[in-house]
Amino acid sequence: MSKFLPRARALALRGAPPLQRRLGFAVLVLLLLLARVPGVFAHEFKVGDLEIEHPWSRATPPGAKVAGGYFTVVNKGSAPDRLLSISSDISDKAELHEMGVKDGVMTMRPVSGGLEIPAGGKVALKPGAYHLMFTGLKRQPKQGEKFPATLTFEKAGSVKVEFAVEGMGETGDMDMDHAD
Ligand SMILES: [Cu+2]
Repeated sequence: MSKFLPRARALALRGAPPLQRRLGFAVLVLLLLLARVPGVFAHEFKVGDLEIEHPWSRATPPGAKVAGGYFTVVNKGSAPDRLLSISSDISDKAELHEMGVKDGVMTMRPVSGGLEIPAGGKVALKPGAYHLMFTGLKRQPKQGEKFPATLTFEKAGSVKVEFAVEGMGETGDMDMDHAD
């Protein structure tokens, strides 16, 4: 069924009146232009062979001590790299965590030795999987703001990124006990 969809769409386009088609083209050009302006559309950062896509965090309730950090790293190079450390003014520390199930209970623990980004591959940090944890928050991240952080990779080096803060309920927050 999905096979027929692109065809149906192509037919619909071909049948569109010229003005509408021209408008469609203008919108496309505008979108492409916007995509080139950092922070407007494409929220991504580059360092060496790596692309860091859409770093985001979540607003936290008053008094919260930790906040998550998520993004996808794409490695366009032919050698693996490794995410070694993260720092930000928003918290005392930032750790790389992984999730696991221990005795039937979801737990998270710090990743030691960094996180490998395979050559030509990508790694997604997301809720319920690998993620960053900003620990010892100095203030609460607020929905709609962006806060800067620095990611350091073994080969590509350091890159400054901005975490876009999304709503508190964003994608399956799990109440997790942090040992620290
Ligand atoms: Cu964590």
